[in-house]
Amino acid sequence: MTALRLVLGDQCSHAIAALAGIDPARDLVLLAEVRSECTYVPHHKQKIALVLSAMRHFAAALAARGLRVRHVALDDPSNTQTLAGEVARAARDHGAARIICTHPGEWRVLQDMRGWQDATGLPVEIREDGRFLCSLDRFRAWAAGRRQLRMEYFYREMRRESGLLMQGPDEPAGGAWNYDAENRAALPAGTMPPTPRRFPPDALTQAVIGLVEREFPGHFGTTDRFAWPVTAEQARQALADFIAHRLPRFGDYQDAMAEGQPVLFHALIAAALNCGLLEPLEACRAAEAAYRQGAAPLNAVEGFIRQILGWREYVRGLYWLKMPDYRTGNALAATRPLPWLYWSGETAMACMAAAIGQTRDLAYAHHIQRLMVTGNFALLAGLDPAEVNHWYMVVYADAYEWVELPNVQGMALHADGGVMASKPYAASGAYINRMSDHCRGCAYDVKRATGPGACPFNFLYWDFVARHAQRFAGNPRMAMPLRTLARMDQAKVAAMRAEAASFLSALERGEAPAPPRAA
Ligand code: FAD
Ligand code: DLZ
Ligand code: SF4
Repeated sequence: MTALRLVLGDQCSHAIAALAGIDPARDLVLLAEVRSECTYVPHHKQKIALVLSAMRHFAAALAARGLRVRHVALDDPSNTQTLAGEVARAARDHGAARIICTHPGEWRVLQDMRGWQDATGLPVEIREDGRFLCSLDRFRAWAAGRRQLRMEYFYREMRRESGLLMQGPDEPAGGAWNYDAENRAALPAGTMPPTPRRFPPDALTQAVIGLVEREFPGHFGTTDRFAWPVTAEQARQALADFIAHRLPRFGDYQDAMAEGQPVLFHALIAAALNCGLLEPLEACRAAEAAYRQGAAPLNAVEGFIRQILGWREYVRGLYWLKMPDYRTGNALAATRPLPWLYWSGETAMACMAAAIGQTRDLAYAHHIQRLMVTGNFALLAGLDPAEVNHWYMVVYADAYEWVELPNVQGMALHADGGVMASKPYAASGAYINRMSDHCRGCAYDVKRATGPGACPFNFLYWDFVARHAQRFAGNPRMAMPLRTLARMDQAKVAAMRAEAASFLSALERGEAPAPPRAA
């Protein structure tokens, strides 16, 4: 009895649940490159190239294990170009008696999969995705009955359960659960972070890049600097490179930004983790081993493990707990269209130009750029969450809705009304100036909030606080900015709000000319 075992493009792992218990003589593994998955949002060209290349390398690795593999290429003339179509076609061609899948990463795909039984007349088994450390039931049980779903408490349970960075059943290594306060240094001038290991495209990836350029010429981004790991072996090398060269200073400079330094001390592994080339537990264990060997300090290792064991698992749990309604939340009633500069990168705001420019070239920006630059701007400017989510889904090589949506809706935009974060991550230019060197070379003046050359983050920030003063009046974490606003000279507040209004309407018209620096 042949089972058709589907492996999606973000499930390129030998340990994926759909392959467990496979009968090599009878079963068939299906990997299908389909246009519908490349265009449901017009992904960055590097993301499509990465996923298709990973699928092709993985198909070859499965065949080398002696498994029967059906890999359908994007330009195969008989390709129906949808997952449902390819599953039905493969089931028919090979006389499959049942279909086995792994739980997908996106709600829309799960809905689609749930229709395959009726469409094919075959039983469809959807197995839990065991790559995550917290099952969806486990997360639901944790969330049940809680008024607030704070990541920190979830993270502590995950630490206890996994035993990672513990020095006894209930005692965290070093005596504290969280060293976040030690993760906020700016990069000292002249620091040169190590260059991350690159994986130049092999012949197979080059062919895929050619295909992507032919099939999706209008998609955002460039492929010239493609250097992503596309096999599990390369992903392991990328992790090892991070652990040896960047992890020791990951903690100190986790929140830093610097002109011309797109990666700093970050791991650059989310794209590999999210498409199955790297296991999260392996990454956490490698970091923990570096700490135990004295090769990396606790603030770095705890910070890194918190991102994976804490944030990554937490956002995934939250996504599946709250979908489909989570997607349409707009608690701050933000309706402004996404300005064109998010696509062109053409702006005199040096911090925004840097974040968007590297996003176009590398399909990557690090967390603080995503949260405190492009995300913060979208929050302050009141950009429509649906348009902002679309942008984040399009532009990053690691973007999948299960992780993108909570980060954008919950963390960056506060569009979920505070499910994820107790206060909005809103900040003025002072924050960006403290954490980066962008302001030094910017056409705007970070010290000014009104008048010629005033930094847009400043007047937009106070406009945001004033706009939502009533909503946040009862929020103790917003008390300080609200108090400061109340004490401000009201003429200055009015001037900043007028500046914000004219800046935003110029932006809507596609104008936001570089202002001269104030004298
Ligand atoms: P590092 O900073 O080195 O962190 C290590 C790992 O921790 C990452 O690889 C990632 O797997 C995990 N991680 C860190 N922060 C988070 C987080 N907040 N949520 C989930 N996992 C986290 N991450 C994605 O994987 N895909 C997305 O589409 C995505 N969109 C984001 C959108 C916004 C607005 C924000 C604020 C964050 C987003 N993140 C997303 C989270 C985070 O920014 C990226 O995981 C990280 O920048 C990837 O780079 P890195 O591998 O160098 O991560
Ligand atoms: C991202 C992606 C792309 C670009 N292409 C494919 C594809 O051709 N075939 C496939 O099986 N998966 C692809 N993926 C990954 C899917 O979009 C992903 O599995 C869903 O979004 C669910 O997480
Ligand atoms: Fe960004 Fe304002 Fe600094 Fe310019 S001055 S880099 S716009 S924060």
